Amino acid sequence: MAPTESDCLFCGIIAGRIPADVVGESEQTLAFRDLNPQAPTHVLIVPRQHYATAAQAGAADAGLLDEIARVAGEVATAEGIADTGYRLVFNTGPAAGQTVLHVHGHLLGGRGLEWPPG
Ligand code: D5M
Repeated sequence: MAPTESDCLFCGIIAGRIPADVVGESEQTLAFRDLNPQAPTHVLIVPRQHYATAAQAGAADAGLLDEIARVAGEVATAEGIADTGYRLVFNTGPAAGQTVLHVHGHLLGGRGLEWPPG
């Protein structure tokens, strides 16, 4: 198991040191609203265990990414966007826009979403 990182923003939220608007959780994950929402629903789903990227999390514990997708589905249902559609995105690496090095799935919905993304 990778250690919790004391200087990691999302580890701070998971530990309760940093406030967040929590909208869902499971034994392995926490879901909270993004501070800078890009859609009417914009929720981050993060593992409680610290991994920097989706690739690292998947290599260490493949079931963890399944769990993030499952919790995203639960939050989408609670937000009323499960039927209209939503996007679950893992920005991976700085060139793809990852700014917080604790893996997080962005759940985006509540508006039309274009493809390809920018
Ligand atoms: O996404 C990182 C996301 O994290 C970005 O959309 C802003 C969000 N963010 C940053 N600080 C906070 C806090 N304190 N609460 C909630 N959301 C936050 P990335 O894919 O790494 O660019």
